[in-house]
Amino acid sequence: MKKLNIGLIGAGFMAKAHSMAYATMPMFFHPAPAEAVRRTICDVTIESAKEAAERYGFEKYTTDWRDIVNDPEIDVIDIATPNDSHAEIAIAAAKAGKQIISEKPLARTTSEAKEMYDAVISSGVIHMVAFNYRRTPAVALAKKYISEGSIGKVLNFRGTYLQDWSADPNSPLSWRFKKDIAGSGALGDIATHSIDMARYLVGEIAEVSALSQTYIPERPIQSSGSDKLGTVKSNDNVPKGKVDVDDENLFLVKFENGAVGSIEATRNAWGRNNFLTFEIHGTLGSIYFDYEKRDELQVCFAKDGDDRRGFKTVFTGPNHPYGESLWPIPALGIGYGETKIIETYDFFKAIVDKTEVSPNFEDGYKIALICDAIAESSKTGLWTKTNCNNVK
Ligand code: SOE
Repeated sequence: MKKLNIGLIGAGFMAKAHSMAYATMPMFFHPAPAEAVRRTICDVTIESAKEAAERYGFEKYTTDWRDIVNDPEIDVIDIATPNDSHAEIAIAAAKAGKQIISEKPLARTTSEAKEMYDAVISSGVIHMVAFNYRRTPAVALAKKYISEGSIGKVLNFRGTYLQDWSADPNSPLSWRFKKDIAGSGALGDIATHSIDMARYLVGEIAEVSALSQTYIPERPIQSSGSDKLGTVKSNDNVPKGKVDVDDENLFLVKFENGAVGSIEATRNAWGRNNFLTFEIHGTLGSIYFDYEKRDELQVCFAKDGDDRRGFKTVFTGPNHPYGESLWPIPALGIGYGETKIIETYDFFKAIVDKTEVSPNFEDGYKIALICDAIAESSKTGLWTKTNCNNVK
């Protein structure tokens, strides 16, 4: 079996998820398109890099990502760092001819995303951006039903991505609240997942009308650690620093195909943990998905008789997308890990077959354009074009 040497840059939550997927993907997808060799991992200090190598099964470690990008033995660069380093690493990796997967959002700004997109196009490498939720089998099943015409012409997409890890004003000021590192707040971090779902399931977004707010303008300064996601509370004596990104976004969308929709995203919705949902209405039926119940897809088909029409639950299993490679009966439990395993499978398959994979840097760049339009519309109060149709 072909082997791909992986250089993983970053050692946090995403490094854990990606390392787990590299190790286990061939156990699910057999024969796998390629086997991952966990070659080198990079983190900020030598101690944390060493620990990450031991924990995630990498042969070598470094504190300088350039060691990995310049290593001729490395085939794949996996970017799992905070958003401010995605562009520099990806552009260097593309120049070095590496295949690239980057965590989301692709970049802090549209211009960074554009440079990254141009770099992978001119070097001809395979590129992917890790909007993993579209690889939940129930979401892929929704795509299948829509493509087959089971719910007719799509009229409406209603999406939410609600979390509560930053609802407490004492949840610390991690990099996710700093514009110079993150680029934006809930918009880039989580609304982009909903935007990815909307584009995947319905089509390109042409225009938006948006409201963005920052409700918690300052937070306790985080003394150490990169990303506590609300699990560490600072007490009132800790000095506070300024939040200069959005907390909440609500926007209406018009799709190029005439469908309309709405998306809400915030990390301050008490009681919502990973409430990534969509409801899609078509001329012949409706589909509802909630990631907190990710084994299930709710479907309603208008053709069902008047006396039995209503939402029913389909539990995903072997008869559904990716299902044969996962678990032998429905409802055994699909998790975040499975989405990353499937993502790795599709990425490796694209590398081996030399084909494109979605979502890729083009999608990441277009999502950045949509985010720009959302930010602009929220300032002006006007419907704003995304200009996605001008790309290419
Ligand atoms: C924090 O909001 C976060 O870790 C996001 O950055 C991820 O993309 C999301 O999937 C889980 O929550």
